[in-house]
Amino acid sequence: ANISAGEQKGQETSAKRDTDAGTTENGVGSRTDGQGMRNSTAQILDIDPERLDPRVARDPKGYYVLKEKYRKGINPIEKLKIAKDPMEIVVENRINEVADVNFEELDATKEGKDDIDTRFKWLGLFHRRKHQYGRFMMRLKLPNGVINSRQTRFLANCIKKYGPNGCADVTTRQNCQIRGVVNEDVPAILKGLSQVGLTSLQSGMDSVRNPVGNPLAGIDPSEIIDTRPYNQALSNYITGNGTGNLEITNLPRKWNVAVVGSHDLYEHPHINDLAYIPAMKDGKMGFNLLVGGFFSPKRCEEAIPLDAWVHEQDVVPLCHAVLTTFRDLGARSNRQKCRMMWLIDDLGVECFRQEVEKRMLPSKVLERAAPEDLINQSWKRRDYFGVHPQKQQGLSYVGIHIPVGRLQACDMYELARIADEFGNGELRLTVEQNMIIPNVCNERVERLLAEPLLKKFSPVPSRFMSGLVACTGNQFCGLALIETKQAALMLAQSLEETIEVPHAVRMHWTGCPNSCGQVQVADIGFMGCGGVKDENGKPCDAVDIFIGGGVGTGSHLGKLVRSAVRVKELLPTVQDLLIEHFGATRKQQ
Ligand code: SRM
Ligand code: SF4
Repeated sequence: ANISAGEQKGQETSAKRDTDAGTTENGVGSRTDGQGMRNSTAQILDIDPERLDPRVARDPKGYYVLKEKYRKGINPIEKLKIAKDPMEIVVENRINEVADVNFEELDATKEGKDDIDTRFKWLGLFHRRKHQYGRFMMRLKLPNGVINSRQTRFLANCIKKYGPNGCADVTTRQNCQIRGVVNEDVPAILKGLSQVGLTSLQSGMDSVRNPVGNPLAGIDPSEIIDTRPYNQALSNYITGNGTGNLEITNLPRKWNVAVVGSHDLYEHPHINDLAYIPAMKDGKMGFNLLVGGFFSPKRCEEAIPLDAWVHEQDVVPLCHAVLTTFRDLGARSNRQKCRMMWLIDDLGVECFRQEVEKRMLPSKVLERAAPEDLINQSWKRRDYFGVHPQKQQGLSYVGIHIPVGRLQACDMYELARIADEFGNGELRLTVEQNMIIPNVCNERVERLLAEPLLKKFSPVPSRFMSGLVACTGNQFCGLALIETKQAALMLAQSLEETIEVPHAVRMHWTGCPNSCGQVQVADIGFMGCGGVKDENGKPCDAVDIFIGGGVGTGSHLGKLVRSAVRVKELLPTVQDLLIEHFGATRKQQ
């Protein structure tokens, strides 16, 4: 059974944590300062020093391995990491060797199967055993969601080769995934990626995910700070400049990071394990820090203040300090209890903070949070679709809608051409699975809007399409309980035909409780659930419905309002919810 975010919140949290990220009186500057946290010195004294002993040690080759004494009760993924570090394949340059082996042969041994299904994910290669046997999805790193035309063409070339088996997706971490990849092509693709300045390393399993930033970084007249250099620096650190960073390959679980650059909070800081919130301290630019935000099937939490501030030059050292605290001390037993918030609960936020401070290099100093951050709490989140003036005079950016993030090779060639012809060759991806074409000369905007591709990828999407997000679902994902992307599009279309809404309604679909499609931040969220039958007693697709998730300032997680609604009977239920909660009316038929 699924537990709603509302029910989950607080259920599993420890008494060691007491947070308040409230708003200041004047509405400008939120409280990421940690005020409201109890003085926890007594709690720190309570911690058994043995608990602060790092669980991993560096071996002679540089891999971090779980110490013998901490191996009792560990989960199967930990065992697999002990048997062979997943990064060996890259670091010891065994890619060609692996690619030369016949796939079925590789799959016939335990080691080979573990490589294919699990270890390869550290390389960004996800075997689609259930729905596309023998083919991989390849997840990239696109720091801050920035991609250029050359890179886009390279990715298009990769998937074109696979015909109907190949396509690409814009993901909910403003990233790109390509599909259809076969084993023997991996070395050439990895080489090609590096030639165009891309990498797929450390993007899956117990690795750091794509660092998210403001999709309007550097072009938005109202931005607070350009997040691109910070996310690029983070990505360089995380992937060891595309060669692998062994310091952080053996984390207890996945880990998400975002750097906020706009009042709109397009970056979703509250659902990241670490979020940098711009804040001035003593006249210096830097960031207050939030930690521990995450979603999982059993528990969802919003990030809490760490009561810490770092100078902008210390963004990477801080990330290293947090990650190595997590690596050294995080739990490695039940996979449902390994995300970083569980560690924060276990230690208490003050002790966790102290451990982070110990790992700040070279200073071993972590300043307390700035009293206020720079986020304007009364800011109304803006829409990025359509044409908007940039901070650079004479230039505009154009936000376009990519229905549920799905791209074909031909779309990508066109996007690359358009980016070159009308802009500076750059494209920006967003966490809503859309795109922005930046740096378009104002005089050329009309011609850009007349491009045939913009009929498919509209700059003026309808109120039900504009906020539509859908995870991969059972077309490719082996964990999916339902089909998502088609169902999302069909429902949005049916609603358009039958319902009038006064403003856009953000609908998110996710194929299972892992919530890759982030239903808890949606106005209306649909989460695939199992065990439901149709009128003939046959299993059928069904969803749990969440409503009321918020993004931007005052963000909060949505609540479960309906359970196990059959997808084919969804329309009337959603129509009623729209009328009841979103001011909708029925269209005259
Ligand atoms: Fe996710 C696992 C797809 C964002 C929570 N996610 C998976 C896998 C890799 C499962 C698998 O091996 O098949 C999915 C791959 C399917 C495929 O073929 O594409 C998958 N996740 C996605 C993407 C592609 C959804 C999308 O359509 O956009 C997103 C890729 C982002 C990226 O570029 O890295 C994606 N996943 C997320 C998010 C959203 C976010 O980061 O803001 C979440 C919830 C937030 C979080 O993690 O705190 C998310 N994915 C999960 C989880 C549950 C994690 C947990 O702690 O329990 C899993 C399963 C797991 O890790 O055990 C998972
Ligand atoms: Fe797959 Fe579930 Fe994530 Fe959707 S939410 S991509 S179905 S793991």
